Amino acid sequence: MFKTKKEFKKEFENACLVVVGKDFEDCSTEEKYFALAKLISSQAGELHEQKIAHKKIYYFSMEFLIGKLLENYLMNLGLTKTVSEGLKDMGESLEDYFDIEKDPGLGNGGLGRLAACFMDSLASLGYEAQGVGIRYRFGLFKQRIEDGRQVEDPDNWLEKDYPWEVKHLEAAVPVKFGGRVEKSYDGNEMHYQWIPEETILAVPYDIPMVGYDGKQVNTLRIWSAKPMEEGFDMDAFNRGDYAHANKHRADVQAITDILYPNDQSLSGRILRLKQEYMFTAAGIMDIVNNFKKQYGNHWEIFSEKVAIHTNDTHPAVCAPELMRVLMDQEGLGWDESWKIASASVSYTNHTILPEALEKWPIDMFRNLLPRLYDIIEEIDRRYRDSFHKNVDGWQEQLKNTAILWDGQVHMANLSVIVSHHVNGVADLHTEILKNIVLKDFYTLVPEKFNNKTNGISHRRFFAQANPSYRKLLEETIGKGWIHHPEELENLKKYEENVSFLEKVEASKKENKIRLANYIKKMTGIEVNPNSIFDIQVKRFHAYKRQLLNVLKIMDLYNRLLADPNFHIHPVTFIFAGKAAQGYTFAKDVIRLICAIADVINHDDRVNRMIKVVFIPNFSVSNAQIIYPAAEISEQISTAGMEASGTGNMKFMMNGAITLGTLDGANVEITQLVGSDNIKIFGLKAHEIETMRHQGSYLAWTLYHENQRIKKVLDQLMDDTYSHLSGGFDLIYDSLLRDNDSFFVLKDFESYMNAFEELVGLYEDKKTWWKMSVHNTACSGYFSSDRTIEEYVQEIWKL
Ligand code: Z2T
Repeated sequence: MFKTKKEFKKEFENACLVVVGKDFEDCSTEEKYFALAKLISSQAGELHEQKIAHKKIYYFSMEFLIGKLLENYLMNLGLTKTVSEGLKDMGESLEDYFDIEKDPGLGNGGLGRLAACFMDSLASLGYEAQGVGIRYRFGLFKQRIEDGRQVEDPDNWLEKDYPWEVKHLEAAVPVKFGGRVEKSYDGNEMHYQWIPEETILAVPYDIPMVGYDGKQVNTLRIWSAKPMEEGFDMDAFNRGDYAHANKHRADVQAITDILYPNDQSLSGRILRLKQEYMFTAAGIMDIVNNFKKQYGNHWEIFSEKVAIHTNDTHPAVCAPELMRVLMDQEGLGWDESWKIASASVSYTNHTILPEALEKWPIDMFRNLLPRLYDIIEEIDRRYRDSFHKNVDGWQEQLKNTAILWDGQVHMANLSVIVSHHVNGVADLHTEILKNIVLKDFYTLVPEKFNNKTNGISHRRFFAQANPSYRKLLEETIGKGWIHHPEELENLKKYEENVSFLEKVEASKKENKIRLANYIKKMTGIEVNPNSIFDIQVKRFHAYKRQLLNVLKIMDLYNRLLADPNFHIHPVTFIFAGKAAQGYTFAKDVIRLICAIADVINHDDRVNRMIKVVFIPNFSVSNAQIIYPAAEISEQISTAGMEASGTGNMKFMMNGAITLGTLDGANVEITQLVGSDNIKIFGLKAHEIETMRHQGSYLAWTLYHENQRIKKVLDQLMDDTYSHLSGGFDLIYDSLLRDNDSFFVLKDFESYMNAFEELVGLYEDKKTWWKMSVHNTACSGYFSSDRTIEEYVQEIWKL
């Protein structure tokens, strides 16, 4: 491992030769980046020592949004200075290398990024862990804006090789699909043999997960589908029928070709079920193989050595698959297999949206996974048998908790039944699970339920993304907070210190200028770094209510034009986020943002006051530029619908003030900072619940009674904003004809007032920057180190 600049230069030149096969001088910048990444990854590998005696956590997730790695790993290994100065000597710039790195989009949003933050914290805290996921050939689409609309381009991230991954053909495992199950009786017990219609090969690729200080290096193992040699149609090949011979290959590879781009809605496609089973079965086989290598057939200690976590229901077949392997391959009985599986597996729920709760038609499931289906049917049968049929309303309870019901396999119910622990991702979310969504389970097995409020990697999203603030902190409260994020509390002592507050303001300004430059580069729009940066970045979804934010801007614009006495501090409204290709409403909201931006940004009468920007292609890498520049964090979902949110935490840590509803983790943010340091508005979750129940809300009434609402809604239908890409009837209809399912108009007035009060506070610098510092000071709780420590102590027992 190199320590000095000199050693680095020597090793780097050597890496160019070994990795690229050229002298340093002859390598392109891209080739040099590639050699450097390989060098750092081998350095990380050297640090890795296999521990034997510990319990290991396997985190199964269909998505891992890891972001770029080079800058993060240099920081974690303490090599940033050595490498950047070494490169400078060689006439190179490390920043150029950072730019070249691809940001793998192997996830949709919060759920996938949470998995990546957990990998960071697990390694940084020194726990043995492996991430288990899918190596999608194409990540989430890249987003462009063309004529004011979202356009999707494929994300060909593997086009030029990905230097951080290492393929492990020797660890490939077969995965079966289709066919039938043969039963035989040997005079003693039944034997089951799955005769598949098709067997494919799952090939793992390992990416190192480097912890802070390089103490622990774990792996993220992502699986890719490939045909078995014998699966290749030799007959067709010999006949010269290459199209036919290749078709099989293409069909198999298709399994890991694409990431489904819908967050929180289902495709119902068989290919998705194949993806889910492929990575789950491969991961389980891998665990069993490794366990046998270390402990032979001491199955009785399996759950003391292995914890298996399922990130949502996507890997819900983990437990039945483990039982299948234990019974059919290792010869264990049902009871023993059940005991082992259910003592190992735990489950996190991430949403209460009914359209995201996975269900598979029984026929489809049984045809694709016949042996798994048998096992699930037996789990369901035993569950029904064990049911207490003497309590009132047991039929209703059974209907709500059974795995097989109405011709469908209910994956959430399967997950709860096979798991030793079930958790939600913020206090309010867990309460809603216990009292509404999974109410009957909570009555039956309350001890299974617990809350684990989400967290974020404070190293990536604060220390790395906000270097000016990091430096300022190191000068004032030291460096302890990198290991112990709760030490950010020490900042509270500086909340009244005017010269410190001025430095915080200056750091924010620097970050705003950095973002302004990025905006100029990506959109051509010039924004004023002295305006307030009001930012909403997240996936586009009706319940997240970007529309409420847009109506706010339309209303402000109307009033600025109509009333010469109406003044506010200048504000730049910034949006970013992707909409699923098929989600017309969400795409229309993006179209509306682009349309109002085009009108407002070209209107000289208001331009010194307001501007609107849509930043294309929101991703982990540009998120790291966006969060640190924010002053107002928009967290305005319909109360009860955002399970947690994690963007809210990233903004808060970077000193933005939250403008939000009492939803998800905003509730905990409020408790931590106190109501003077956050702006809360709108209906509460229970009020929404009651109004929905009673059907007492009528959107039309608000339209007729509130002139400002009427005006902005009418503008959706006239030619105010339709010049760029057409009208907005769909949005208008959702608010009025469909009676505003997400209570946008109902919360409008309270939102406007909250916004104006908050912006009013900006005039008093001391108040504002004191609030800002207070938010950062209280944000240590939201480090994923805290979250992981809770999972470790209370669920995984590592
Ligand atoms: C997702 O990002 C989330 C939930 C999902 O439910 C699916 C996806 Cl892709 C199946 C998000 C939640 O919306 C968000 O509130 C939460 O903070 C995040 O998961 C991590 O728990």
